[in-house]
Amino acid sequence: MIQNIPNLKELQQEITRFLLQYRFALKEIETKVEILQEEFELIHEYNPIEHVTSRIKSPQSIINKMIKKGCTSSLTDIKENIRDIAGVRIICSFTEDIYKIGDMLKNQKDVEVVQIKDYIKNPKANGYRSLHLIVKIPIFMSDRMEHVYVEIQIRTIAMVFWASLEHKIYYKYNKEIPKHIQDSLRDAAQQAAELDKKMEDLNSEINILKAHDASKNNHHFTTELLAKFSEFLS
Ligand code: 0O2
Repeated sequence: MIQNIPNLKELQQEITRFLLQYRFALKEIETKVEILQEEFELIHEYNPIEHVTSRIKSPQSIINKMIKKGCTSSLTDIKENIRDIAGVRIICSFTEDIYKIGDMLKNQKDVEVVQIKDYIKNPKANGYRSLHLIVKIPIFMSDRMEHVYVEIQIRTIAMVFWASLEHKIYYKYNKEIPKHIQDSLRDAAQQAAELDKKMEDLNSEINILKAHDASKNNHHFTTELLAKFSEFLS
C-alpha cells in the first residue's frame, strides 16, 4: 500500500494536468466568443448571442460514455474518444445567427473543425435540434502544447427550452418511452421550431422597416444639408 503512494501522487498529478487542459480550452473558446460578441455589438449594433455557458463533463458522465464507447481507461484513449469533456453552449437569438456564429468560429485559423452535427437541418428522432461543432484547439502551457477537443453546441432560446426540459424529463431514461409520449415530445419540438421561424420572420420584417426609415432619414438629411449649403453660397 505504502509502496503505491508515489504512484498515486503521479496519477493524481496526471489527472489534474489532464483536466486542466480542458479548463484552458474552455477559456480559449469563451474568449473567442466574447470577442465576437463585443465586436458585433460595437460594429453592427446588434448582438446575436443571448448568453454562453460552459461545463467540464462530470466524472460519472465521462465513465458512462467510456462504457458506451468501449473506451479503455488510458487518458490518451479517453482524450481521443470522449470529445465533449469540454463543452461550450452558445445561445443565439435566431436560427440564422447560429450559422453565422458557427461560420465565424470555423474561419478562425487556430480552430480545426473535426466534426459538424447539424441537428437543426436533421433533427434527432425525438425532435432534438441544435448545431454541434467538435473542434480541436491548441493550448499552450509552461512546458508543452496540447491539442484539445471542445464540443460547441449552438442553439436558440426555443431549442434550449425544449432540450433542457426534455433532458430533465426523459433523456437518459433507460427504459422504452411510450409511443404517445415520444410523439408529444416531437410535437413540442416542432412547435418550438415554428416559434423560432415566426420570431425570425418578425425580425426580418422589422429590419426591412428599419432600413427603409434609415434611408428616408438619410434622404431628408442630405436634402437639408444641400439646402443649407446653397443658402450659404448665395
Ligand atoms: P451531457 O450530460 O450533456 O454531457 P458521440 O460522442 O458523438 O459518439 P453523443 O455524445 O451522443 O455521441 O453525440 P451527440 O448526439 O452529438 O450528443 C452530444 C450532446 O448533445 C449530449 O451530451 C447532450 O448534451 C446533447 N444531446 C444530444 N442529444 C440530445 C437529446 O436528445 N436531448 C437532449 N436534451 N440533449 C441531447 P451527453 O454526453 O449525452 O450528455
